[in-house]
Amino acid sequence: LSQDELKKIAGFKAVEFVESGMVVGLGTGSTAKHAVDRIGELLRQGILTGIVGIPTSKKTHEQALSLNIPLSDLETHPVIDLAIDGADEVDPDMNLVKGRGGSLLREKMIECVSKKFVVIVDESKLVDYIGGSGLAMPVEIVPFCWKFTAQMLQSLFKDADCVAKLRTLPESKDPYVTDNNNYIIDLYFKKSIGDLKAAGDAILRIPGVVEHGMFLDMATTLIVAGEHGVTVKKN
Ligand code: DER
Repeated sequence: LSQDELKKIAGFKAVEFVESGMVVGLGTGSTAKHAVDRIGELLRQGILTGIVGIPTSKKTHEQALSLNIPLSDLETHPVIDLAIDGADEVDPDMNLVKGRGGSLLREKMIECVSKKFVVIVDESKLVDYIGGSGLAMPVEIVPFCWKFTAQMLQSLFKDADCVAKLRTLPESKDPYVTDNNNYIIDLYFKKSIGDLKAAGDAILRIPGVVEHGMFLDMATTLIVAGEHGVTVKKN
């Protein structure tokens, strides 16, 4: 099975948790895309009714519109029944890294107020510890004096041999700009950053930081699709 086929299996499995009448947080990324497609299809078939979607990015908003999924926002629905979203890393305690798709702020705002947060991944996302993939742990920051903020972040994690890089667009090398008109600093760790909660709180105390991509103690259900089938784990 290809990675995208595994993502589709995980995405479709998560939609089994969606009941008619629910307010559903719609995630962002290539795995969540399958879940949103599935919700649209079940609404079209009349199997699901009365769903209100809360999109976690402009990209998901566009996808949901194209599927005629009724949409609303956090101000109208400050409590969400169920959110479905992907992740970049999942550790054994269901702590997540998210944001490599650039949507971490809106995702965290929505997934924080969701009664259930179903995370959907293919098995390649499983890590022994956060940062263990050697890939980015994103931090959304304000553009003002971004180099200063990047330097503050890098020195915060010097013991983990951290490197902080501004996320840029592939062609132009201009800074990547989020849906919220902010920048993203990608943090790369060579070692574990230890106490994740303390690390997350320290990141948030840096004034130029808006939010970080560690989603700690938030996931209620983890769906993993792998070569040997799909597993569902409750937190
Ligand atoms: O940017 C994000 O937070 C996405 O949800 C990301 O974490 C997962 O994206 P993928 O499903 O395309 O791997």
